[in-house]
Amino acid sequence: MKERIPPGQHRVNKLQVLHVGAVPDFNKNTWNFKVFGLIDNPFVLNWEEFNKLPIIKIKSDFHCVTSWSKLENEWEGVSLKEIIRIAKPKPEAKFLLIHCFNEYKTNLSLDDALQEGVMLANKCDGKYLSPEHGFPLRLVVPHLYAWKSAKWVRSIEFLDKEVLGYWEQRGYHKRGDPWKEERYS
Ligand SMILES: Nc1nc2c(c(=O)[nH]1)N[C@H]1C(S)=C(S)[C@@H](COP(=O)(O)O)O[C@H]1N2
Ligand SMILES: [Mo]
Repeated sequence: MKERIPPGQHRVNKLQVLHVGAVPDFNKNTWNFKVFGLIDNPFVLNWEEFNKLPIIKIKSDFHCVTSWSKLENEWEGVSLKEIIRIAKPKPEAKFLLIHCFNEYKTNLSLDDALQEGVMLANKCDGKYLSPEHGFPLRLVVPHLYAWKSAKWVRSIEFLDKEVLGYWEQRGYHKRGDPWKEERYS
């Protein structure tokens, strides 16, 4: 059986609230989600439109680089693969930059964005996310360290070059695979 806890990690029984900056306010009437950059179909969805996208539910584990892991979280939301399918990336688009409402950013390769379980979630374990955990919309990237699981996602940009996010610019690894302990660059 595959080991569930990556090297240097320990198990906790709930997600720890962790972020830089303030929890942004959510206004259903002004909120939108934008997809732009090197794609054939740039789009913006308001709250109602976003909630018409097909919903998936996936159980996955969450590994924070500060060493805690919370196993078996059932996330509900829209697969990032679905967003990418709608966006139609141009051949040169190889990287994504995820922008958040509180200026936080994180980068992902297109390959990582297409992995199983990568999604934009608004529920966890059957309940809407609390504001501290990223409501109305957070990214979940189960196969990489949790700083990639950006809360309060505002837009996704497709790029031909890798542009680093908040922690990646501050010495954390560009990719962050917990099984390879890609903690720092
Ligand atoms: N917008 C934003 N998203 C963020 C962060 C942040 O600082 N800002 N921190 C990341 C880190 S380091 C972790 S461990 C997880 C924590 O998620 P949680 O607070 O829901 O447990 O959120 C990630 N997403
Ligand atoms: Mo983290």
